[in-house]
Amino acid sequence: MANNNLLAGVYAGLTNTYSYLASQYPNGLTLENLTEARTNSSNLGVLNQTFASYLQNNFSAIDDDGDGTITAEEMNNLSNRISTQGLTRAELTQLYASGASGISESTMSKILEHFDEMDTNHDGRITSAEISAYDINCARMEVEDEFNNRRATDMSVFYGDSSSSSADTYSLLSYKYKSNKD
Ligand SMILES: [Ca+2]
Ligand SMILES: [Ca+2]
Repeated sequence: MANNNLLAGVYAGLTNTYSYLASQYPNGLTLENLTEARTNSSNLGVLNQTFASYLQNNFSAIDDDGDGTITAEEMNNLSNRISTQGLTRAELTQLYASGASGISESTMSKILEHFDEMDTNHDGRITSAEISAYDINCARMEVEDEFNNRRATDMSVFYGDSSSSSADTYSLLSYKYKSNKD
């Protein structure tokens, strides 16, 4: 999860879907156009239904000036909003289920599992910045865990039965510790 802009795949998907639709409806993309495009069999396998459905369900929110069409500029505003405000758990789940998120399975399941912990401003939305901050925090805790584990191992050795085979005990513990980590 080194990528600082994990939701980039989402903006790209939405923008590409919009561009595809906009090319079919050069007079401006309306809600009716979206509904029609989603059921048009010629778009089958070409139009990403997840992103199209996102545009459909959030139409009035995306149509900033309320004129009934979504312009390229309004799509750009949407990308900026997603970037600064993030996505809800429901939106992420929907994108993940459709395979349209551009985010790997392991990363997405981690995000969904730790959504509430990652959502540090508790607005019900998660941003790339919140995901990155969580990762940095986890990396720090892993280092602390490792330190504590190592201390525990040292203690076992210290209080272990030194009369028999302290060297064997030590190497066994070290081995165990290593295999647990891997
Ligand atoms: Ca508009
Ligand atoms: Ca948040």
